[in-house]
Amino acid sequence: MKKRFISFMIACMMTTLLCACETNTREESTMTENIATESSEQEENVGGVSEEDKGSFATGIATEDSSENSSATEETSAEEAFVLTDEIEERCPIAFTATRKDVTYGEYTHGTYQSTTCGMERGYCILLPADYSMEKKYPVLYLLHGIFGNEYSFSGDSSNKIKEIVGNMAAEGLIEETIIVCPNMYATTDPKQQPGFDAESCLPYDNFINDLVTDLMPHIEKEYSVLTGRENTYLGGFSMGGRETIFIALQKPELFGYVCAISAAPGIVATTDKFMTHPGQLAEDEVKFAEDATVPNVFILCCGTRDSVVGTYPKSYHELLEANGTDHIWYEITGADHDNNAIKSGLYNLFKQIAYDKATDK
Ligand code: FER
Repeated sequence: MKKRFISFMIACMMTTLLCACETNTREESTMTENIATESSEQEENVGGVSEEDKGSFATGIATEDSSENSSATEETSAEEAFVLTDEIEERCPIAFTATRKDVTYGEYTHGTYQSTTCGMERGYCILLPADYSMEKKYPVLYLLHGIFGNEYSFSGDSSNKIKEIVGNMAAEGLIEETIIVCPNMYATTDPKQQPGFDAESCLPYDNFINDLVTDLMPHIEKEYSVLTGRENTYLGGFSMGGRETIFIALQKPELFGYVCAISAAPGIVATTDKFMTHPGQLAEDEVKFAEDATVPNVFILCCGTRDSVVGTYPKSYHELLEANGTDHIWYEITGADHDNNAIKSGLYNLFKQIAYDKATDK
């Protein structure tokens, strides 16, 4: 165990937290039926995904997770101190997913921008800190949804606890108050085009890199009071959003200081899975940062050990990056499916690494 430097005593708040956190599991159980957890059911859906399933692809299905609650009880004993280290924790501690009475959380609003990449006006949701003020400047996380999703995928699912995790970590002084931008990642030029499990229908996702860099980031930097530069610009995504997160980070490593790809979908390199044949965005030996590139300070890949949608593809990306000599953090979330347990874990660890990196840098 590498316990270093900074330690934060948060014992007092823990008792408050335990009272406020009962919403956690209740909300998590609402979406369990949305997606097949048995692979046989998944296979029946090849080429024909139901409307119901599409919703849960995009957001991360919530699963009951009794282990989280029992371990949280131990973690939140009144005398426990939170020690900021660079260690990965598989589960986001309940202290950070809880709704605290003494913390005011940010709210999502919706905005639009003119996309020159897509030739149309496009939408995004943005989570501004509760006391957002033009007098301050905030770092920004761009957070990318899964397949069949849109800008509402994260804001519409309260069981992902995004507001709570970022709000609680900022309230504890671990991270700066942070803006989270949730784009619509389907960067098509044809308003009639729809996502699907075929190569052509997936191309707009791969085009999002252009929309993000050329149109959305400049819009956000103009319209909101944000800190710019890689140290203050973070990128994360789930599943299809995880795949594009890896792709964008590899193509534009100088733009993002902190990156996390959660349960990344196949297709960065050529492969055939149970849904479709992927032509591949890159050759295997291109899955790396360019030599002498300025690279992210933190590049995390993670996935649940029971992911019924992307299986071991995230691990295969880890293995490719490793074989190609690209530094990153890889970890698995024991027992998590393609779900919000993975999302909460990834986001928590991204912010924890940001906190540690920034605390030890100064
Ligand atoms: C695939 C498997 C999974 C794929 C996409 C996904 C485009 C995405 C899943 C998600 O976003 O939840 O083969 O191909």
